[in-house]
Amino acid sequence: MKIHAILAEAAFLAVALCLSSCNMGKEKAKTGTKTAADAAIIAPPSFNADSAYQYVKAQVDFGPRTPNSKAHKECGDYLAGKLESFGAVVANQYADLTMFDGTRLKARNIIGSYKPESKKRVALFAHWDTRPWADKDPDESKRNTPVLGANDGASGVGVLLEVARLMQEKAPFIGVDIIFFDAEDCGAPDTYQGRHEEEHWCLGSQYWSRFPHVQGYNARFGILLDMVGGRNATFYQEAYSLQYAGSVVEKVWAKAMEAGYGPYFIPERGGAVTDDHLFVNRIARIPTIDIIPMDETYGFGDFWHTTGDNMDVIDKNTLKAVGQTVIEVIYNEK
Ligand code: AHN
Ligand code: ZN
Repeated sequence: MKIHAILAEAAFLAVALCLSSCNMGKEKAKTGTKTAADAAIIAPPSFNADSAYQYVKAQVDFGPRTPNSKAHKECGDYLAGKLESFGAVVANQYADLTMFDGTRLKARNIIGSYKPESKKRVALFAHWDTRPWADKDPDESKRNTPVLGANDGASGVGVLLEVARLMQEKAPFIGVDIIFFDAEDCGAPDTYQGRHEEEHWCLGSQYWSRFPHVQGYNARFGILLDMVGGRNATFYQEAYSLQYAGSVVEKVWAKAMEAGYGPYFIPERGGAVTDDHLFVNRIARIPTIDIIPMDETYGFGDFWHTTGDNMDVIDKNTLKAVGQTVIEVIYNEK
């Protein structure tokens, strides 16, 4: 009898204590800087730029990844293998796509999915092919030479491979799809006499946007990385990104600022770029932004679409700024 009473009292006290402390927690949550919701997110891991750099170099070491070439096939296998080794569910999307001049391209979009069962998803994009001609090379005799694409191609993919490696170590709350588009950079060269059309570019992303790897695929938003490894690169808010996904631009630039990458992510409107995100926005209707350098003076970098787009132009600090920002964004989604 006595023991029962004590036990009952203890139980009452425990419940009362729990209630009061839980309430206190809620009160603190409202007034403190860290809310209970913030505490529930998974701490963003540290993006390793040395690791990302190695993934950029590994791609460049295959040589130019021009569609229909041996290096393209080998690099595609390398990328799918890497995603698989990092625990992603990998899908290869093969397609015969037609270039501006009628050439058939054996294209391959490569998709690595994390938590594929989750309805809460974010998509991360980069193109993995490289331009078949260095049509902007200052040396006229080199304008038919394929570009190595250390920055234009390999940088975005290298950053996303590092994101994949980190997600295997500790998964973010949401599901993530890493999507490597093919045949982005096969748009007509400057010398082409016919009509220049934006649909000549981004063939892989146009295909995926019409025929996603999963029927009815959707994501909260998408982030495209293009040329994200250049020395002295800065990232203005690209105009199509603002038009189609303004709130995503705000979110990403705010996270970059918070993480200390304000000098890279300039919160001002930039130009409009015909890039993979345009077709993802228009066709797949997933609000998607493009992180791409296009300063008035920098342009896409003076090595863009030249034979000079090699490992010498890659700066680990730029890879870190972009990679860490992407990490902060995806680990803060609930
Ligand atoms: C155009 O030059 C039309 N678009 C730039 C997209 C691009 C090319 N990204 C990498 N290479
Ligand atoms: Zn290009």
